[in-house]
Amino acid sequence: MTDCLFCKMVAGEIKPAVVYENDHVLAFRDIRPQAPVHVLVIPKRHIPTLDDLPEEESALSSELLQAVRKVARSEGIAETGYRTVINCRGNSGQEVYHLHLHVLGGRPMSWPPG
Ligand code: DGP
Repeated sequence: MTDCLFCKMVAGEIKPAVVYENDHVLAFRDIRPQAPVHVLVIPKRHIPTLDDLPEEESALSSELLQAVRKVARSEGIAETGYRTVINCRGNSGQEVYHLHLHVLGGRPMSWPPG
């Protein structure tokens, strides 16, 4: 996807602050952090939303979740606790249509989210 911001990061055309990477997943710092730690975990493949993740892609789903755990550990928020958010389409406020998991931590959080 040539016009996708996160695909440009995967391609190296835009260079985010990468905190973790493997063959299928990239994790980098959010440009508008909502907590002391705010990292986005994305699949390297272009998948617009969670709803577009094919059911047979259980290996990729698992890799994304394992990457969240690795980031939480490496960022030092695994012990104190953290929140993972996936916004999906309109009402959620999804802004970038390339699947991403927010990893937020480093401060207490309230519920429900706004
Ligand atoms: P969402 O609302 O779930 O689609 O969140 C998109 C996030 O992407 C939002 O928290 C801000 C972040 N973001 C937008 N543009 C950039 C960028 O150019 N670089 C980085 N690192 N993050 C971005």
